[in-house]
Amino acid sequence: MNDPDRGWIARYAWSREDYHDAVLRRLKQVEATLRQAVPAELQQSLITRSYVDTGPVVERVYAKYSGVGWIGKNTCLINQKKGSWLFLGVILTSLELAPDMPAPDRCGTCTRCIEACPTDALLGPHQLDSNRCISYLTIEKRGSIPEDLRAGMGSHVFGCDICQDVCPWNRKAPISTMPEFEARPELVNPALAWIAEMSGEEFRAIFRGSPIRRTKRSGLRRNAAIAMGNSGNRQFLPLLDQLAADEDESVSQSARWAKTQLTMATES
Ligand code: B12
Ligand code: SF4
Ligand code: SF4
Repeated sequence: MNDPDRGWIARYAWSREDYHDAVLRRLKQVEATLRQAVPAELQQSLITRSYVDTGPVVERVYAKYSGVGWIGKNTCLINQKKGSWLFLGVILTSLELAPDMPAPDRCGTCTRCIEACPTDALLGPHQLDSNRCISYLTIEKRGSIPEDLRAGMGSHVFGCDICQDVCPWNRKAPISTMPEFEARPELVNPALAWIAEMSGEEFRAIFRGSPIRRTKRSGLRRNAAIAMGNSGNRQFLPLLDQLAADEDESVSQSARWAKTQLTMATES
């Protein structure tokens, strides 16, 4: 993680398959099982709708009230046994089901996530300013990233795990053994130069089916340029010279900023 040549991709994006597809496939299996379980005369009228980030529902709220866990101060859903490294999916159904009891809040007096957030995106317990969150900035934000937030991004090139990494409830969290979530070694601490020099064709081939497509090649290279600026590694200067002349404005502007950062770092 501290290698100045390398960046950080959030864990959820290390796999080959996008979690939206993998989780939705499983929800469809549960839907089918539900249908088989209801009496034949009810099957016609049974309504089910599955969502993985695709419907107008805040999934962690429904997870909380259905007993899966509590919403931590970092705004993630935490299960007492599995921690927060989990994906959520929702099935809305017309079937009357007995709910589980909501899980009690077990954050207690802990505030580690709030203190650890490098861009102060967690304004207070359960209060996230998305505009400051590295996950939003590196994945969803198009164009240039506000200058005052770039230093806080550190080596992140896609997503952020910090407020979950520091959470004590993740200390014993199990590691998934499902083949669709198996980590691709090249995406764990990827070389920044590899990302910055990636052609459009390479980007499409490497990230086919991956959640990383969402930030597009432009966003990923922009993020890599910013991470180089935060690396303290002057060996990136020749590559940043090239990127500063890139036809993509957000890449060239980020590269010019990164060059200034590296130059200032060695002067002081
Ligand atoms: C938009 C979004 C983001 C945004 C905003 C995050 C946020 N915390 O809201 C950004 C891009 C920043 C983001 C980042 C991340 N995300 Co995200 N994100 C979503 C998404 C698609 C929608 C959430 C949303 O609409 N938030 C905006 C508003 C509505 O949130 P809010 O104001 O806090 O809402 C409150 C009130 O409106 C009220 N409320 C709303 N509806 C209802 C209904 C009822 C009945 C009641 C009583 C109250 C109520 O309670 C809400 C919660 O306090 C969900 C999937 C989904 N559909 O739920 C995934 C989701 C929350 N993200 C997820 C993940 C994994 C992440 C990241 C870890 C990814 C990464 N590694 O980079 C980070 C974590 C950042 C963080 N600390 O939260 C997972 C979380 C899993 C978990 N264990 O909780 C989800 C559930 C996706 C999934 N399907 O698994 N994400
Ligand atoms: S994901 Fe990163 S930037 Fe966003 S709130 Fe958590 S620690 Fe802060
Ligand atoms: S780090 Fe502490 S305060 Fe934050 S979610 Fe985890 S237990 Fe709750």
